[in-house]
Amino acid sequence: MADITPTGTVAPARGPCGLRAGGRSGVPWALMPRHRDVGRTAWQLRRGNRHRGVVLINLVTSRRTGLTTLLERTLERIGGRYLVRTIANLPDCQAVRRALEQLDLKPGTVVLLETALESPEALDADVGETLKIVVCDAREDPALPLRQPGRFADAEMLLITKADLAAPDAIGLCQLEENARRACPGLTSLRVSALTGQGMTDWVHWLDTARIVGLEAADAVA
Ligand SMILES: Nc1nc2c(ncn2[C@@H]2O[C@H](COP(=O)(O)OP(=O)(O)O)[C@@H](O)[C@H]2O)c(=O)[nH]1
Ligand SMILES: [Mg+2]
Repeated sequence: MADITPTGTVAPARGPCGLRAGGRSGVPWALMPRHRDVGRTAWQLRRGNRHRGVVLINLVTSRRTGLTTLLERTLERIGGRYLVRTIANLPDCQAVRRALEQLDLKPGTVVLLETALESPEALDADVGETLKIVVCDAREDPALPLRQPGRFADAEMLLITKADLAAPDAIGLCQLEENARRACPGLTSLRVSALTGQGMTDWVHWLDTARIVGLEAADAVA
């Protein structure tokens, strides 16, 4: 996983299943300081969740990307193998912390936070998540990452929903992915359709692995 440099800092490295080093992951290599990880509260929340063995995933989404449907299909596929809780639209770390306190969070729980707020600032905010996923649907303007790079910065994944609606040549999707990687080099992307099931196995596998990596990080800091 991470490499310890001669200066003792943890160097970025590519993690399992494409988890990008230097994102907000609760993994050892994420202990390195990051340019946007300046908020003490965000850092404390991330560290607290890591100690408790809770993996908080922020799904930053535009409106009507089909996220509710996708999460329903996702939970069916996880099928009770581990606990998943969902929360939505919490603008800052304090609100997220309060929401987490209301939940019965056992070690190993994944909390999916849906962030579909209107303002670009809210979509850019570091809310103390373990990792961030940007959700766009297949008809999204490919220039979105150029207009709003902050939304993509520090993300682990670009999740493209409604892939069944993409044009057969999928040029728009390729442009979206390329532009997203300009905003966030090394970003993983997945194309899924809750309707047809396309990409769902890969998506759930990625989620399973991200959870395990997050929990291993919890062991590492325990
Ligand atoms: N073509 C297509 N439509 C979908 C898919 N998933 C959801 N939808 C449709 O998108 C609309 C919004 O779905 P919903 O899950 O409520 O989206 P949300 O508002 O982002 O939570 C509904 O009409 C769904 O039937 C998909 O994979 N493909
Ligand atoms: Mg919804």
